[in-house]
Amino acid sequence: MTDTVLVDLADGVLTLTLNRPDKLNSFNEAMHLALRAGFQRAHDDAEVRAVLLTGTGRGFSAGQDLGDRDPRKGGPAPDLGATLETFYNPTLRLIRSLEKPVICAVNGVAAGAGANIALACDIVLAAQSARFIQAFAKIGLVPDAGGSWSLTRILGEPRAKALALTAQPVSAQQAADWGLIWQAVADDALMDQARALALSLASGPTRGLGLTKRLIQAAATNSLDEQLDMERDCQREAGRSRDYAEGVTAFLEKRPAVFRGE
Ligand code: LHQ
Repeated sequence: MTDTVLVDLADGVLTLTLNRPDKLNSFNEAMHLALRAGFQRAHDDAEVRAVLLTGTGRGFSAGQDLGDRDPRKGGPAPDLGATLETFYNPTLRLIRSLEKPVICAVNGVAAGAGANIALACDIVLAAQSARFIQAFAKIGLVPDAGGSWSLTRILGEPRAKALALTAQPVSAQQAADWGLIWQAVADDALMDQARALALSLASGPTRGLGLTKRLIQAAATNSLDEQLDMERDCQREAGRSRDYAEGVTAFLEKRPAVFRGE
């Protein structure tokens, strides 16, 4: 059986490639479990210092595999809440709680939960030809995989509601212009740029980068006082890292720093 997620660790970058191209990388159970295992490895393996998530073929991911629950087969209505609880939500939590950078290279259409998994990543690059579609309204569902949360936080209510209620596609360029993603990139340059970014982050001061992610994610719900306290605590921890000592030493010695993620 083909691997539903290709996994490759090189130079500190764990590349996870969704791999059901004939179904636009829509999620079946095997792919859910493989993706979750990939992010769990990123948590557990100190060799991993950045993650790059992408897809094979012409799509990034079309969300849940709709063929898995064909209503024409009859039987009781499925418990989609259980699907979220069992499969999507643990993966979303692993991505957000991973204190290492997660780069997403959206190589083509990202629809439904596929779009929202991309939006949960830390830095999102998308091919110019890619589209983001909150496809849920077309099949009577609500945005999931964190989409109602991320769209509203990033875009505000007016755009979040319009996208979710109409399921209108958003081009990569529009997504970048709105700040939904980091950059739209020429199709043939996407993977080179995404890999270069992942490599550069993987050779960075991993602890400091992880703490930075923690701080930025907490800012939306913290008061300024809470955030100042948190910055103090995170800076205290970063200041005890070997990478901090190396960064300052390299600066004083006028040479490039060699960070080891320690
Ligand atoms: C697919 C899919 C797909 C299976 C394309 N499934 N085969 C959570 C909890 C539990 C359950 C429910 O869902 C969720 C979260 C969700 O993600 S709900 C949202 C699910 N996704 C969608 O509704 C998107 C469905 N797909 C589309 O609307 C289109 O395929 C898009 C707009 C993504 C791409 O359109 P095209 O570029 O025209 O490609 P296509 O439609 O021709 O698709 C290519 C093939 O991929 C095709 O198979 P075939 O054998 O005919 O070549 C599609 O059937 C298959 N495919 N999405 N989600």
